[in-house]
Amino acid sequence: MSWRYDPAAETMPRERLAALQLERLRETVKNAYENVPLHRERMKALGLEPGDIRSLDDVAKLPFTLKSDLRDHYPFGLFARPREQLLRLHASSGTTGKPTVVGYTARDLDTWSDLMARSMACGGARPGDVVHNAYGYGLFTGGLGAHYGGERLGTTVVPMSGGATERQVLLIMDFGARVLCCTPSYALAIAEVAEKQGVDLRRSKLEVGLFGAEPWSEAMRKEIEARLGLKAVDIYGLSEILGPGVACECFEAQAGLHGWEDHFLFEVIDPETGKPLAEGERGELVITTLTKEALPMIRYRTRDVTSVTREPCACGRTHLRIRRITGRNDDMLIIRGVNVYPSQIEAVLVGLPEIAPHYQLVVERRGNLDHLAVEVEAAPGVPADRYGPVAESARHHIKSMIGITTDVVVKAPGEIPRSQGKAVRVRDLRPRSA
Ligand code: DLL
Repeated sequence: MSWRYDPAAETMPRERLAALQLERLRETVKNAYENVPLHRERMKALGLEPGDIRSLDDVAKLPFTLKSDLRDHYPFGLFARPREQLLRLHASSGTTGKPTVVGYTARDLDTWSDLMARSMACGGARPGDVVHNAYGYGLFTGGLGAHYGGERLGTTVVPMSGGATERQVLLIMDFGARVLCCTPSYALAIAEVAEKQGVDLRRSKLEVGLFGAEPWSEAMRKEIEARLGLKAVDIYGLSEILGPGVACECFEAQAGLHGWEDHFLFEVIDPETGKPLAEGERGELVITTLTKEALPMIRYRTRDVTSVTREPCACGRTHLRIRRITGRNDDMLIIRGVNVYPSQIEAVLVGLPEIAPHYQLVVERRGNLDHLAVEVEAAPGVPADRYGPVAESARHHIKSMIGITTDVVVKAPGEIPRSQGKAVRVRDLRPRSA
């Protein structure tokens, strides 16, 4: 089944969009209430029943859902369908050792492919294009999300995944990719390797880059566009809500990410008070799914900081625009596209006997890639000639448990700075995104 641009869906008058949202919101709340004990109990505690949702504003009566709710009901406790009805699971980093697990019915996978096809088309991909997909394949939603979206749109997808950068350059050139999908930092890494190889990507067939999964800036957009000779478009999503394809910039305006309002209800709240903010005000993005079967999400607190606008866009789409996401209001780090919580690293470190419970994470940008160093203290009495093997063992455990490569530096007891108040666990030395 292929996807075709449907102006009725993307340029729907706002009143029609709102009516559709209300109808779907009511179905979603009913699905969550009837099939997920957590949602039912929380609503009952507030004296709410699905029938109480009579207008879109009533969404503010509903309780929030947090990432920790997924962890507390690990692995399948928030699913509204029996596991046997799911065709796919994905997982992303949780706040501790346990990942956040998400599941999809056949209809959910269909919706996801459609929304990714819509996003990719919105960003400038066209049927017949070669799409070089360097998002990671596997439990991360980026690879398979772009893969099935590209196929649904009718493009030729090259399922590259990340890594082997020299080969990426070769295949981009030889297969004539018009569209590149990867994180913005990896796009720059590809550019750098190409330049070293003496390959000029500006002379390749690349015209569109669909970049997301981590915060980036306008300055980075300009640099990527200049070095790769393409239009760089921002794409947003998160596993808990769908994966990539929740929102995407349009090729025409590149001025904020169209959030697909026929499938999601977007709110921006004050993270301190939980109160909804007005259009244009910056706060935390909260998303309610409107068409998900297996994992309906009610007012999911994304922790992503942004604002939204409903001003008309040059492209004619009526769906609101989410401004560039500048960061998160929790301590999650995104290192080369991989989500990492300091608490996950801590969970690995406390399991190692020769290490004391003092550590600091130092994040830097080296060239164009994020780099994470873990500074730990040796436990008292551990001889200095053990520091090397201890570091190697910690590095290995972090890699196998969390999936990221780090530099571990073992210091002598007392060398990690102690703080008076909250421990400073992270020193993020990367340039801030604007
Ligand atoms: O990163 C899904 C994705 C894949 C999006 C490919 C775009 C492209 P998660 O691994 O669950 O899912 O991480 C979601 O990544 O809450 C944001 O903090 C961050 N993020 C994703 N897209 C952007 C973006 C995928 N365009 C988390 N700008 C989200 C800034 C982004 N941050």
